Amino acid sequence: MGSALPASGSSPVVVDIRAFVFEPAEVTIRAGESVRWINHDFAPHTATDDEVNWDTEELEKGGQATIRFDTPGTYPYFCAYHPHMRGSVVVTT
Ligand SMILES: [Cu+2]
Repeated sequence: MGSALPASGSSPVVVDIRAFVFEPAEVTIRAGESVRWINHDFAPHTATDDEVNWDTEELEKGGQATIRFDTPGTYPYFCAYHPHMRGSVVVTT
């Protein structure tokens, strides 16, 4: 189970949300690093963990949210509004 916390410190890996796609769909970070999602669409999106352990909540156009991952593992996620939108965060030690 991930313990995702609001980010602080080192610069995050960015996932752009554009045309209803997470780009890149998979990112790999080390434990303690962060991922930042930025929505470029007019439609609102979220990045929501499959297990709902973490969630960016609604991102409007231009909105962004950053989540820190402290526990190694693979975290598939989706958009709560468009569940066909999928991605994953891989956290290594
Ligand atoms: Cu969406």
